[in-house]
Amino acid sequence: MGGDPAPRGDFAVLTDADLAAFREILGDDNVRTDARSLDACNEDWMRKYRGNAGVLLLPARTSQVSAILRHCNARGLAVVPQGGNTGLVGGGVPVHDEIVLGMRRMNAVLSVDPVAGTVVCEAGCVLEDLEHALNARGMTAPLDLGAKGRCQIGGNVSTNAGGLRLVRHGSLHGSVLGLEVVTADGTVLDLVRTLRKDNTGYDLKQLFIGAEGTLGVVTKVAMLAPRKPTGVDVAVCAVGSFADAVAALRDARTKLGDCLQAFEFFDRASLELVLSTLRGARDPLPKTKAPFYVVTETAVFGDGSGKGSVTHRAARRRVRAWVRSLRKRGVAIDGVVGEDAKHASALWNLRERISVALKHAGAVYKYDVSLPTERMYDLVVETRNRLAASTSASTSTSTSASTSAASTSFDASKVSVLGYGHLGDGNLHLNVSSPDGYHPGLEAILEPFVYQWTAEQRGSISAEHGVGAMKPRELAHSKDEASIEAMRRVKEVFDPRGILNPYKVLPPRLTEHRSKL
Ligand code: FAD
Ligand code: 2HG
Ligand code: ZN
Repeated sequence: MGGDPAPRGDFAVLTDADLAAFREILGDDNVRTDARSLDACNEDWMRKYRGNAGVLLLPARTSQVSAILRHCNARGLAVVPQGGNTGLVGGGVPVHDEIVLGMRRMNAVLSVDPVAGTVVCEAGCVLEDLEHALNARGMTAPLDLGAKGRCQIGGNVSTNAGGLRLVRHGSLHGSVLGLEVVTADGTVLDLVRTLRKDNTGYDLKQLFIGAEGTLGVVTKVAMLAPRKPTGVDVAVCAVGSFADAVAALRDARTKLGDCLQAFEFFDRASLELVLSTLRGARDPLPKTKAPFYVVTETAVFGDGSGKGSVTHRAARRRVRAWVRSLRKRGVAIDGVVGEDAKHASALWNLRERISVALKHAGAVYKYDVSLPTERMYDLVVETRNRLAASTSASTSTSTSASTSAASTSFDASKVSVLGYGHLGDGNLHLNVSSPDGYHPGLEAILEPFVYQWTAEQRGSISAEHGVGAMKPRELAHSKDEASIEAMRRVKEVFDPRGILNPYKVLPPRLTEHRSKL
């Protein structure tokens, strides 16, 4: 799990006087110290990371966020901004006793402009709620992810979440037009703009996109809200090899072109897990036991009456024809196109809910990497080989890869390695499921191997989930020391006392390391 947690920094300890100051700012109800509130905000979605915050603060306005941070900065109290707490790298929960700043009360959609195709909302707006508000105006959010029912737009911006439709909408670095951010000393940066063009010096908002709460608290977001399609089609194709999955992607880019919204893949192990774990999940192509599956989503706009536009029926015919042509040319073994919205959503769920199935199965080691598309699945194969080699090197089914056998042995026969992800973006989700729990021995087989292998391909050790508490010490696999040092200097500009989300993203300086030894 990324080794031992970083030692507690030299931050102040929360006192009754601090709680009284917070109550003054927020009112009694929004300063939570009860066990239920603290349990929920101290533990992450995977139940892998757990902190020990003594208070959860729930502001409703930017001015309150500003007053809280002013107080914390003056006192030297550490703070973790928390959105929907669906992050997968332990970034949104405390490592030690940091104060949790929950954004859920700041959830208003402030303005929607259907002509410009823009929306402004508060950071605590749940992505699915925003989607519904936009759908009512014929618009859609520029991102979609499996956690949409819980994650917040401020969390999405702060992690630079990618998700399922990046193929169509691009990254949030392009879709976000403006932000309001409160920096560590309580300063409010009003960078909220809905302009498409604004070349007035440094584009400061970009620094906060993907900063994971280490530079400031995002309080408002302005972003593009594209037109909602009048119809979508989902197809699942079974393919005989990963190379065929890549060939199907290449083909889709030319044949489905502008309509393509998503191009995802999963392997057989992922499908088996979903089928055995999630109620109602059905094999999309029960006659074929393929090693890989690709999922496409295509969109149609308009009602077919305008020049060059097609009806949804015609668009679906086009997708069916594409699937048929893949089969005819031997790229796909079989394929199915969703017959209606219910069928389409059942097909999507097979891909979208793999993480939920993994959570049901027990402990899981997650790696979220960017790699050259053709080589993406090699990492899954290499990981399986490595696991098998260490298992056969062991005398029994229990294996130990580290010094203390008693604490590191695990039953390798229960461990499974899954590969799935956003094929259209070159983003692999390598997941190693260990139903019996986390084991240092298993971790030693996986790390630093996965990071080193990724670095050798000049990939990224975090494609979309971020660095959080999991990977600060691995950052050097994806960034050189000069770049990491530049990041530290940026941190010092916005948060000189280092109170915002300490222990996350940035690795400690070597000198800091040494002084602690
Ligand atoms: P949190 O988990 O609460 O926080 C995440 C980070 O952002 C933390 O560092 C936190 O401190 C910071 N933060 C949160 N809010 C603010 C704020 N207002 N200001 C400053 N910092 C803030 N991720 C993807 O990229 N693509 C996917 O397809 C995807 N699918 C997922 C599917 C499931 C089932 C789950 C559980 C997770 C998935 N994720 C995915 C990961 C996660 O949902 C995203 O990282 C999401 O953007 C996190 O949003 P959140 O509101 O839950 O943030
Ligand atoms: C997805 O694409 C998410 O489903 C989660 O990014 C991936 O759980 C994971 O590893
Ligand atoms: Zn993903």
